[in-house]
Amino acid sequence: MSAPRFLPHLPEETLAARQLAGVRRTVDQAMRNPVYRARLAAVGITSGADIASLDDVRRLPFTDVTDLRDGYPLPLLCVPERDVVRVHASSGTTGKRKILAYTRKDVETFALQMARCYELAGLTPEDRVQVAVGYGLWTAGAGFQLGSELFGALTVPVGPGNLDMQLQLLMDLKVTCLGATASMALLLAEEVERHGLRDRLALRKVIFGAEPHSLKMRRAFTEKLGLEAAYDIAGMTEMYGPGTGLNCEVGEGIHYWADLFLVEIIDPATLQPLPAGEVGEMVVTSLCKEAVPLVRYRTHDLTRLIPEPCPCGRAIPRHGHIRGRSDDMVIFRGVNIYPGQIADVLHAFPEAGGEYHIELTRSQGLDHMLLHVERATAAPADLDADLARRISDELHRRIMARIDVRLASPGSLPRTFSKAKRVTDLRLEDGERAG
Ligand code: DLL
Repeated sequence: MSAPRFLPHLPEETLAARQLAGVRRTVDQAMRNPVYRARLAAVGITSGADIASLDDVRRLPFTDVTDLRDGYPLPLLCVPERDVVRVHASSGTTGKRKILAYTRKDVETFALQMARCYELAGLTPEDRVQVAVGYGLWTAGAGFQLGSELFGALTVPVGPGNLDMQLQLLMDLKVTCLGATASMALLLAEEVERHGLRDRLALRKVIFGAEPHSLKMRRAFTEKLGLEAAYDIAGMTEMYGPGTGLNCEVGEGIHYWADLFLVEIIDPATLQPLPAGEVGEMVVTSLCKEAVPLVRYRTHDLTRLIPEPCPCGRAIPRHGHIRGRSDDMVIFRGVNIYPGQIADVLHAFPEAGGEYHIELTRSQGLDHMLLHVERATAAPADLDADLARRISDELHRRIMARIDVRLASPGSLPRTFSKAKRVTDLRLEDGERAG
């Protein structure tokens, strides 16, 4: 393996010192914004020098998406507007649009974090990357493209959808790596299978992300596309966009760039830090963002830190795959349920496919949950009733909720080019909405 060009080497001793310097820089940067300044002053912090050690990060106030939305259109800006060279926006997975600003250096760091992902995925400048995520206000297309160009791969900026054009370009340009959401990768893989095109592709790798995936979903597109490997890429608009980390070829979880942001895992109910290895909400503090630095920003993403060194031998810390968001939780008859728990139960049923959709309704004051599940391609439809009953029983046993299950034909549940929506909650559609 050749020497890394972009990947950091982050042994613990040097990392802690760099992180402390980064937190101090971020606090100083944040002091330039009146909202941040007031929030920091309220906890007795007036400059980065007040942070004596990494433990002092816990003295900093939490920030949340509302802090970004309240300052629309350029919230928490910490540089003069003339230094802003770009904005991106995200509707977020829940709620309304937030706009994030970037200085020239921020755009460079964005490119660097993505270039690191390509390097970790084992690409070389000989590779050809087709970008099948959204361009425009969303960060995804810009990020995959910036990073690929910095890395030196040939970049094919197709954007999402347009399956015919995707397939044509994959074949004509002998594309070796696809960047997509997990949903788009699946959609394309099903199209490749339908047309029997697998052997005409040079595709070896898919870098997929932007939404939680199940192992079944990942296996489905890996097999249908005949891939060598698929890599889960994390990211969010607030931390530039895609590319905050990626899984390596051997280990579990996601190597993340601990020189660019600090990760804490907290209990979302008590806001207290959790012991290393426990699943909770990820909170990030950026270490070198200029335009909109993040101070203990609550991502609402559920994951854990993986304290053990990775078998790949790289000195780059890891967090777990993102299993969902604390705000994705549905409360059904008093039970808290995350869509990821449903995916986990389905995983144990080889007769079930990876795609599912949850529908919540209310009649006569009682909540009902209907789970639509695709049958696996090889499973016979005449056993649907038995399979539905067994899945429902297992859900009851594992989640303590009575959920009706309805099997659907493979490929029949709605597909999307971007992020899948797994839950439709119709409970408040019948005049019961408060206020
Ligand atoms: O989704 C950035 C991105 C684009 C990442 C393409 C990867 C690939 P946002 O639209 O701001 O940014 O959404 C961020 O998406 O807080 C997570 O909840 C979720 N998310 C992103 N990547 C993953 C992933 C982009 N690999 C929000 N697994 C985050 C699970 C993910 N969830």
